[in-house]
Amino acid sequence: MNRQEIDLLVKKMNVETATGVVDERIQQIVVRLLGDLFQAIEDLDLSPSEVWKGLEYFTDAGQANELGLLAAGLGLEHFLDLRSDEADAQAGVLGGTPRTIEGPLYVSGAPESVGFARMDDGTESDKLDLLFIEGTVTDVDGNVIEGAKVEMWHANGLGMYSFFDNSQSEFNLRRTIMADGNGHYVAQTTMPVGYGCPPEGTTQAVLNKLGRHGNRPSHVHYFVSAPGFRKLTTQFNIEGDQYLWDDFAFATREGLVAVAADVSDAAEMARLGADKPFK
Ligand code: MBD
Ligand code: FE
Repeated sequence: MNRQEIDLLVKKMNVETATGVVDERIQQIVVRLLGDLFQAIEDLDLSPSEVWKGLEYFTDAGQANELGLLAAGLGLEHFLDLRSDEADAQAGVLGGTPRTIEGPLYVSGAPESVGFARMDDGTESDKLDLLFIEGTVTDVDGNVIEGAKVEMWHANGLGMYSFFDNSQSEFNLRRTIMADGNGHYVAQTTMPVGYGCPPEGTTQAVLNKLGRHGNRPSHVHYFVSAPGFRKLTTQFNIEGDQYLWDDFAFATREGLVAVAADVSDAAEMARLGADKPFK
């Protein structure tokens, strides 16, 4: 069938059959995606068993709760970021910290504090470097944003995230810090280790077929928000990780690479808030 015949067939089956209320946008999307799928089946001469295998794959990926991971790994989520960048450029919205993907591992409801938080529960303190994360939230002109909400989340020493890894305590390595009167925030935590896709999972299975790895560099995720401002979704990725520029999810970007500096000075440690009690 040629494309014209395909489009006629799709309409005959899924548009002309409508007897109830139509959601025009959903109809438009379904018709387009079906036409593209049928066309791909033609072009690639897919066998019926290949088509059924594809459906089975999506069933398995959904049951494994890996569709978000798949979207990251195949670059769909990064593509959406590039589109948002283009839209911003066209609208003249420029500057500030670059956005990058959220990924599939955010959980809402993390403990909140003002100015400072300790993110780790102490269980890996003897194995991992202590990490201080310090920042100031400003607008694109450099004016501080008092009380901005900084949500952060990252992996443990095994590259695993609390909630999804039920061996960790609730909200381990997840915190919400309200920037202080100077827009400043500090987090004390443990150095994250890069995430790797579950080796036996559905995402890694397709990456294997593509000859790709499923690893991310060490990184920390952010949502930054404040009344009257658009929410920023971003991360920093840590210099020195072998996957820094070889991220399976394509999240590393210029401007989002952080260099961890050694701190040994006691006064600097105290300024950062080392040894404050758990919160
Ligand atoms: C992650 O930690 C992550 O950030 C992404 C994008 C995908 C999988 C795991
Ligand atoms: Fe992550």
